[in-house]
Order: sequence, then C-alpha cells, then structure tokens
Amino acid sequence: MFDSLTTRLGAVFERLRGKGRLSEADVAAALGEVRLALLEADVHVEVVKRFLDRVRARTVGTEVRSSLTPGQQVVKIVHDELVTTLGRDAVPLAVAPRPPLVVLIAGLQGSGKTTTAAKLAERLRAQGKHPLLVAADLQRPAAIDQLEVLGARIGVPVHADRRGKPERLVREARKRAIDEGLDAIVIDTAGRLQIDDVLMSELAAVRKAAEPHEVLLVLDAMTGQDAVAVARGFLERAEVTGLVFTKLDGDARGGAAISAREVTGRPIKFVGVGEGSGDLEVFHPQRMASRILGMGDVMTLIEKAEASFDAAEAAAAAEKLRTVSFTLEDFLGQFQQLRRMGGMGQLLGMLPGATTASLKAGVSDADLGRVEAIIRSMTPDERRNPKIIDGSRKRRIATGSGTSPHDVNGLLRQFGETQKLMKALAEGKSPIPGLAMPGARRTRKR
Ligand SMILES: Nc1nc2c(ncn2[C@@H]2O[C@H](COP(=O)(O)OP(=O)(O)O)[C@@H](O)[C@H]2O)c(=O)[nH]1
Ligand SMILES: [Mg+2]
Repeated sequence: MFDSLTTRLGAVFERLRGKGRLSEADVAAALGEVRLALLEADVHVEVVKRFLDRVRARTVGTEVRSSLTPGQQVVKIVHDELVTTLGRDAVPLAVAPRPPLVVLIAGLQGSGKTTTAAKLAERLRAQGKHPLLVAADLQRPAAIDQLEVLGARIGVPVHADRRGKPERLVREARKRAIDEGLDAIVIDTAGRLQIDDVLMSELAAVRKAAEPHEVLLVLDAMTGQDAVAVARGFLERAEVTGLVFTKLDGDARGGAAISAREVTGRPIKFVGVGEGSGDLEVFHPQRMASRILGMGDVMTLIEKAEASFDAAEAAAAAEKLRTVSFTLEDFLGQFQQLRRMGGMGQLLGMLPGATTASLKAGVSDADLGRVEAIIRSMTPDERRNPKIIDGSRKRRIATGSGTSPHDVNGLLRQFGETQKLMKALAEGKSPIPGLAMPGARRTRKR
C-alpha cells in the first residue's frame, strides 16, 4: 500500500546501513532524501518538517550505542519517529460500560462508510458480539438497499425505514437492539460530496439520538491531502473519536494516513484494504511504520538484541574464538543469551519471511531446554574438549540429562556448526542481514 514510499526509503537506508561510519553530510543527504520521499507520498508538509526536526535532533544528540552501527541507528531513529507520527500504540474500539455499544460512521459520500459499517459489523460478530446495522442514510434509497445486501451477505440484521427521519430511526434501532438482546449498533449515515451545513446538522441530530460511544470518521486514502482537510472540517463540527482510512489497497500514496494523526490528534483505528467484508484491519502504528520502511519487524529484533545482548560476554566469546577456544560452555552461554531474548520461536518469528523459514521450522524452545540439560551433564573436561566424548561418555551424558545418545550426537553436531558460524562472525560477517553483531565488530577492530 505504500509501495513507492517503501522503495524509496529502502534505497536510502540501504546506503546508510552499508556504511561503518557516518559523517554529518551523510546524515544530511539521507534525511534530504527521506524528506523528498515523504513529500512525494503526499505527507503533509508541516508534518514532514516536524518529523525531520525530531529525527535530526536525535541523530545529533544520541550517543553511539555499541550494538548498532551508525547507519542502523539512523534507521532506528527514523522508524521510532515515524511510529510517533502515526500514533505509537494501537487504540482499540471504545467499549460500552453498558450494552449496546453504539458506533456512528460518518464521512463524505463515496468515502466507504457503508462498506466500513458492514466490515465493522462482521468484525464485531467475529468477536462474539451480536451487532445490528442501521441504515440512517436516507438521502438515497439505493444506500439502504446496499446496506441490506451487505447485511444479508454477512448475516447481520439491518434496521431500516424508508420513510422515517434518521434520528427517529436511530432511536428505534436502540430500542430494537435492547429488545432483541443485540449488543452492538453500527450506524451508517448520509454523506455529501463536500462538507456543508445541512450534512453537519443532520449528523448532529443523529448523534444526539444515538448517544454513540464511538464516532468513526471514514476517509478515502485515495484523495490524499483532501482527506486531511475533510478530517479537519468534520472535527470542527462533529465529535469524532477515531479515523478509518479506506482504499489503502489501491494505489493511494498513503501520505494522508501518515499525516492524519498528527494533524487531527485523533487515532486511526482501522484501515480498509479491499471491498470484501473481511478487508478491515486494526491499525497498528508500529507495524505500519515497519511496513512503510520495508523492514518487517527487524527493528523490534534489533531492540531486543540491544536490550539483552551482554556486550562484554559477547566480546569475551569472540576473543576466545580468536584463540580458537570456543567451547561448549560458550555455546551454552549463547543459548542462554537467546533465551533472554525471548526464545527462539519469538526471535525468529520477527525476522523477515523466507530467508529464515528453514530456521523457523527447525528450532524450538524445547530444543533450548534439551541443549542446556545435555551440556550441564558433561564434565568440565568434556565441555572444553568435546572430542573426548566417546560412546560410553555419550550414554552417561544422555542418562544424566534425561535424553538419548542420539540427542547428544545432534547437539555435538550443532556445536560444530555453531563453531563455524562463530568463526564467520568473528571475521565480521553477520548471519542475519541487518542485525548488529557487537562482539564481532569489536574483534575485527582489534
Ligand atoms: N478497494 C477498496 N474499495 C473500497 C474500500 N472501502 C470502500 N470501497 C469501495 O468504495 C466505494 C464506495 O463505498 P461506500 O461504502 O458505498 O461509500 P459511502 O458512500 O461512504 O457509503 C464502493 O465501491 C466500495 O466498494 C476499500 O477499503 N478498498
Ligand atoms: Mg453509503
């Protein structure tokens, strides 16, 4: 959905990441390109300016952290600030202290209100709720038909009355929901081609009758900056509690969605990514930022590695390697390190897809536990020099650790492979693209 922005930023970061050292000019040039990329994606010019001010202040002010290369640090700062711009944490749909939950859907004509109302009803139903859709768009009879068709398709009742007034209809719908034990009401309202007084006063009347817990403003991402202007207009006149961006599946440049939070102060709660009733996603600023920057959840991975990777320990292991004495004890240390980083499954799950698919299939937390048990059952001599582990020692170790000689063999083979891997790391090659290997770098400099 942010394809071209992602491509452009990816190219900028690729250049940054490759560098061991960054000059001020490098950073300035990179941020200049980031600026262009954001403007081209239709991000609001003021938002771009504030964003870059924050990034610049942090790139100048932060200390160099040993576990990240300077290039990675800049990428991380850009990512963090993009998350801030997008709103930091996902804001869930309001909850009703007492059912029914009432959600009012507002927006201009063609923005995707009716579609979104149906998608939301489907989502609520999937969560075990019993929703009622309300066709309060009485401007066009076709709008009621449309909601009835969508409601029938997803099996959600639709409340409609072709002759009534919207506010009366909404009051009836509340009553019906309570009578029939329906615990969520999603109200589709009328739109206009642009904001006008008639629309706003009708919306105010419906709002008053509906007493909504949530007023979602639906914005068409394809309209770019106009969407932000529309949002401002609605905010002045209606009590909007959250935003929904639709049509992010199309060739929308997406910049409006990036600007919206900062310009309106309202959270984006959902994004529409297709015409089907299942094409509504909860908006996660973190994930969106990673997606825009085209890096999966690698940023999270870098952070985790940073937080728990004991640099001194790693340096010591790397130092030992240089004198070719990486032992099973070091191996155990590495495994415990992985544990602290949240276990293999979680760790590998954050790496971008295909490259690590085979790794993901092969290692589990249970394996980690087994490795630990086996190594603990070895004598110090065996740990230092596994070559002495013969058949009878293997059987003893297996019994002591509650495993089988086959498991012990497997571990020794794994250890041999890790030794090779550690050698590669000591020579400065990271096995995982984009992940800093602090011990390795330090060794190389020595
Ligand atoms: N591709 C795509 N189309 C959408 C999305 N949301 C709505 N639409 C389409 O946009 C058009 C207008 O939607 P509608 O719900 O009728 O807008 P309303 O006038 O605000 O009620 C319809 O053709 C929808 O199928 C979306 O997220 N992605
Ligand atoms: Mg409609």
